[in-house]
Amino acid sequence: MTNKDRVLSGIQPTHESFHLGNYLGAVKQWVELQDSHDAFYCVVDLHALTTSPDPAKLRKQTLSSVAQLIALGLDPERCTLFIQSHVPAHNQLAWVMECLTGFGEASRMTQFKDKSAKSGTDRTVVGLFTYPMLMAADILLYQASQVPVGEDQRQHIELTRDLAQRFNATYKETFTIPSGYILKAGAKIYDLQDPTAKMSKSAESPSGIIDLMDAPEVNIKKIKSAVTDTERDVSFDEKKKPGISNLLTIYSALTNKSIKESEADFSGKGYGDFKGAVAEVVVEFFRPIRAKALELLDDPTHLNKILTLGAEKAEEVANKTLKDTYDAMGIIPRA
Ligand code: ATP
Ligand code: LTN
Repeated sequence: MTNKDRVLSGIQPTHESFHLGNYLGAVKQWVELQDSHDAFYCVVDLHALTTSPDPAKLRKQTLSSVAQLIALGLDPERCTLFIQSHVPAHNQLAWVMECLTGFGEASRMTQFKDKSAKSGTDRTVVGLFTYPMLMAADILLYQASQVPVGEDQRQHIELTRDLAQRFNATYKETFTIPSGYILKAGAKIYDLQDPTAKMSKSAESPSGIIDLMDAPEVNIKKIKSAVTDTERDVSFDEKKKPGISNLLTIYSALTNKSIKESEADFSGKGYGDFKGAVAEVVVEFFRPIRAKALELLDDPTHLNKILTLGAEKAEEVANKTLKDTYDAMGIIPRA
C-alpha cells in the first residue's frame, strides 16, 4: 500500500489499434501519472459490449489494447493494469450506481444522446444508457481521486461525482469524490479529413485517423493528404485554419515544443514541407511502439501473466470497496 493519490482510467477495446487522439488525449497522461500516483488502468471490455462486437474481434482487440498500453509506456511493475471483466465487482457496483441514478439524469448524458440519435431508440441498447453508471463503478471502486481522460468524458466524471456525493450523503462516507484530470492542450485531436470532428475510432472513414498499429507508409500518406486551407503560412488559428492548427497541435505534443516554437520551425516554409515533417515525427514516434506491441502479442503467456497479477491487485482494492458499499446499504453478507 502507498500513500500516493489514486488515479484510475479506462479505455475501450473497440478497435485493433489506438489512434493518435487516444494517445495524446489519454494514454500519455496515464504514463506520466504512474510514478506520482498509485495508478490503476483497465481495458474496459464490458463497455465495448455496447457496440456488439464480433467475439473473435473482441478477444483480439482486448489483447491488442493491453499490448499497446504496455508498449506506450505503462509498466505493470509501476501501475496496476487489468481487464475490467476480470474483476466482477465492476458489474456489482454498477447495479448500485444504476439504483442511485435518475432516469432523467441518465437521459441527459450527451454521449448517449448523440449515439442514440444516430441509430434511433429501438436500435439503441440499454447498455449504452447505463454505460456511465458502469464507468462510475470503475472509478469509485478504486477510491480514485483523479481520472485522466479526454474532454469528451467530462460529463461522465461529473455524474460520477454526483453519484458518489449522493451515496455518501444518503448512507455513509464510502467513496472518494473524484475529479477529472483533463488536459487543455492536445486534449482534443481532430480528424485529418474533417478537422472540425474529433479523431474517433468510430469515424465513418479511416482516412482521417492516425492509427498506432498502421504501417508507416499508411500514416505518411494520410498526413500528407490532410485537409488544410488555401493560405500559405503555418500558423495556429483553430477557427480559420483548423487543419493546420490540428497538425501543429500534433507536432508540438510529440516534439514537446510549444505551439510558438513549432510555428517558428516552419516560418517561410510551405504546407508540403510542414506535412512531411509532421509525418516524420509521427511515424518515428510510433515505430518502436508498434514493434514492441507486436512483440508482446507474440507471447500470450507473458501477457496473461501480467493480466492475472493486475486483476489480483485490482480485486483486492475493489472487493473492499464493494463490501463497504453493501454494508452501508444493508445488504447482508453470506454467513
Ligand atoms: P469513439 O469515438 O468511438 O467513442 P474514441 O476514439 O473516443 O471512441 P475511447 O475508447 O472512447 O475512443 O477513448 C479513449 C480515450 O481517448 C478517452 O479518454 C478519450 O477522451 C480519449 N480520446 C478519444 N478521442 C480523442 C481525441 N480525438 N482527442 C483527444 N482524446 C481523445
Ligand atoms: N467512457 C470512457 C472509457 C471508460 C473510462 C472508465 C474512463 C470506461 N470506464 C473509467 C475513465 C474511467 C471512454 O469512452 N473514453
